[in-house]
Amino acid sequence: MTAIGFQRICVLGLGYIGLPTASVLASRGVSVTGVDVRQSVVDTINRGAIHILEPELEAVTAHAVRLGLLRASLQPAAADAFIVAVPTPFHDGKADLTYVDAAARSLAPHLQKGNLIIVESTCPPGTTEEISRTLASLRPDLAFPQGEGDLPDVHIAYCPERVLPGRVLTELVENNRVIGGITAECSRRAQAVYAIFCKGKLLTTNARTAEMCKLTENAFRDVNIAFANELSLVCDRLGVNVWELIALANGHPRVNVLQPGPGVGGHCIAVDPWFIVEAAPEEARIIRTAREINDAKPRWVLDKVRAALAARSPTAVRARIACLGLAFKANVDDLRESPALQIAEELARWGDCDLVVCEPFIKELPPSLAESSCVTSVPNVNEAIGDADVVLLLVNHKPFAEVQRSQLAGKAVIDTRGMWT
Ligand code: SAJ
Repeated sequence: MTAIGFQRICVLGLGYIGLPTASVLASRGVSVTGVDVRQSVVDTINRGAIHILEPELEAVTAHAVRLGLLRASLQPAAADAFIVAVPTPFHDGKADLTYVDAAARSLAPHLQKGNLIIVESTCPPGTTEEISRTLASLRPDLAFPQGEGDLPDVHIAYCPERVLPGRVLTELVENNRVIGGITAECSRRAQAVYAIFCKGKLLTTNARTAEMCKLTENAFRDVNIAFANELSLVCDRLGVNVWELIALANGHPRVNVLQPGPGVGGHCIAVDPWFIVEAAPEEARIIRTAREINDAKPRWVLDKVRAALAARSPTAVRARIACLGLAFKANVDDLRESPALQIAEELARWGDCDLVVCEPFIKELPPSLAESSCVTSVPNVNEAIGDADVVLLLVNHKPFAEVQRSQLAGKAVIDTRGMWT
């Protein structure tokens, strides 16, 4: 089978991964149906616009829509291959596979002999085999794979997405892919799909290893960020500048400490390690502790703000805090699982100080802040800092680097990202 066998591909889920994947496939001449359960998303894409912020994506999507190669829909359509890229949230210590299950059920009626299904959503080990069992129960007329040696009618593989928000279009093409087919033939067919647009290596394995590989990559990063975050607490106690320390330590050829921050956010690194803890709670001890360390960091930052407010000279005027950044990381508009947002929301709940928020990457404050009488939003960082008593830098967005040290004179500065140190 060559790439020529995949002329029509249906991508389920048009979020941060599904939409770029659908657009890139269409840009390579594949006829793509993109499916999303949100009518507004479907309408936006069919207008040639996009609903997320990602460099260069709008142009690629608009071009694909204009050529008639990308069409968004609420319903899947018959295709040669289906790619599932829907979210897998984590609630109460358990992976929530509702969306993956719903996506599999929605594509079941459209399956035909010879089809390929690729799951890209982050999943606990064993999920791809479970999806195959679900489909087998829904389509008894077709044979689905359960293990090596099977000769199925429909091939199924797990291939995790690994792209970094903000660099999605580059990484989608350049990164290596790990492709885990339930059988070797499933892997081979999935390889042919990725060969359409990937320049990276297309590495094959089984589905379970591929599922675990994705979780391992994000847990590795989480553990390493936890090390940096723990170091920041240790250094604070010992009066050592953690940023200088890390820069010096990283001069060693075999040391590469990551950067401390206000906590770990986003839908991936703050979530995926829990899938491993859930699957092997007794064994996953460092992974669990790292999650706990990173989750505790916002509380530590809030304690620093409390201490800065308590250190003010007595005055009748309400304290004013400039809160710089809400996104989960630099130069993106994504507020999912953001420690910066969590900190800002808690400050707003305190109610005893005014909060001036500057988040240059979003147009409107989320309701949790917009509805608070203590919170105002300003687009300009200098305006936010102006009358502030405390300047709290939560995200290392590019515009914040331009702040002059003289603007911070006389203010309590809590720089959680080491941008100004
Ligand atoms: N962070 C730190 N210190 C650091 C690096 C990151 O505090 O030194 C924080 C960020 O501020 C952010 C969080 O960690 O809050 C996660 O950011 P990130 O840039 O490390 O990762 P994500 O969540 O944007 O993307 C990750 C990537 N995984 C890895 O690098 C192993 C990406 O390749 C995955 O595709 C993505 O998760 C995903 O979708 O799983």
